[in-house]
Amino acid sequence: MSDTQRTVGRLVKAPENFLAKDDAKSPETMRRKFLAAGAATAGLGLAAAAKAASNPVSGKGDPNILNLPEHTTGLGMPVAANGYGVPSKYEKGLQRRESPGLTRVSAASVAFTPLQGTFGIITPSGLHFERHHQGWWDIDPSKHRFMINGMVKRPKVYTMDDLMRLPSVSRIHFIECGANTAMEWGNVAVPTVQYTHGMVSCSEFTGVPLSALLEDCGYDKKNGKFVLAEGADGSSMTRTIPIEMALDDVIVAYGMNGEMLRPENGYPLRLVVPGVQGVSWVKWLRRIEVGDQKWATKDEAIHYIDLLPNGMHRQYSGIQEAKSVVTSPSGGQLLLDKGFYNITGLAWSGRGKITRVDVSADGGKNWRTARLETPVLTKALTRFNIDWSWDGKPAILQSRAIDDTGYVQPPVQLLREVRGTRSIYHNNMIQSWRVAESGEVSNVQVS
Ligand SMILES: Nc1nc2c(c(=O)[nH]1)N[C@H]1C(S)=C(S)[C@@H](COP(=O)(O)O)O[C@H]1N2
Ligand SMILES: [Mo]
Repeated sequence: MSDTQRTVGRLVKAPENFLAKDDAKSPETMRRKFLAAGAATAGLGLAAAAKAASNPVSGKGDPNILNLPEHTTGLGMPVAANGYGVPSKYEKGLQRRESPGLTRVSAASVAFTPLQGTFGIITPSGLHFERHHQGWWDIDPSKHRFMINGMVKRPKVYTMDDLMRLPSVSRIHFIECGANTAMEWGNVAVPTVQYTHGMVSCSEFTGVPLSALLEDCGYDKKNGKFVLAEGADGSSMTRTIPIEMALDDVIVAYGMNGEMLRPENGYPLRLVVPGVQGVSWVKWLRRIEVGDQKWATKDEAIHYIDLLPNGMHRQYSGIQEAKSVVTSPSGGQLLLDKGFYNITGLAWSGRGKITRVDVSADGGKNWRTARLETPVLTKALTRFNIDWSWDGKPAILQSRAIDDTGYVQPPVQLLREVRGTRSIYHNNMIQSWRVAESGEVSNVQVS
């Protein structure tokens, strides 16, 4: 979990350079320091903290009163000190993290997005979750090739240059691993929203619509019913996609958030399959084959299937149903005091747009409708916010998403009735966070 995001309401620390070095130990300074820290933790921010330091209650005649911080008096850093900008050193705690013990090797693992510390709907590229079955590669784009073959009149091999000459589109979409929230099927398993829901991210992707490339190759419009997508890594990642979907909004993408894809996310080429679980978003994409039936590859016949209570397996359940989660306050955070809080979170649906998000602070007895922040886009994360005044008593925070098909995100018991408890994938249950009297927030399941 991010250390800088442990408390709700961002703590402003009184900067050390507020105080002249030579009077750092005087009782007066200690008092000012105390006042400054007090003002900051009370949420009054830097302006009030500065006032406290320059106008201490009994600070008459203090020669250091006009000691201004160096950042006000000195010369700052030059431009391009970082040729590629990086976050502030004070934000180091915000990291994507591997869940300890989840997998045996880190090359076949997940690093989760710290949802508790991101704002709006776009996930910063450096915090986008990563999931690899056999490690990631930084592939030389000049050597990378992308082939379309199978039931096409003109099989073709494209270079990156070929692809980047073609008309492009840019679309904002979420990607969610089918295994997001997988650990919570039977009982509460992980402490923070980073680990319960951090296998979802949202970016603007740029590339060529797959439909245009299929046309370019003259795909068989009569018999071509499915396409197979294949990656260039050692995981033999191959997934069947129905042709209607391939022709609809699927993108052969090279761009993410205004620049080339990051290597972890499939540089130089990946498939974007809006609304569908992450595994179909094949990274390091090297081939699309057109065929007339499903391929039943290992990643769709024996993996990424849902074990139902009657012992049957559900296959090809790729679309991510409506889901939401309160990202703050959330598990592992600490409410500093009773009073006002902004409850914020994310909602998404693989079927279209989010139309409503309800929020409960009493474990689902009463619901209020949250504000959806614009833009509300199809198959993209949607940010919601709602005011909340905490009375200092135990509370249970929940959110419930509704999409434009009318689908309502289910409570955990309802989902278990239909799906049992032995599934791995597609857990879109309503998440509950318990706020204790101490202000500590933890992951719970309520019935
Ligand atoms: N070639 C290849 N593509 C892949 C994978 C992989 O291991 N190899 N993992 C898949 C899975 S399971 C997911 S959830 C997404 C994760 O994408 P991300 O790492 O960009 O978040 O990529 C998918 N595409
Ligand atoms: Mo995944």
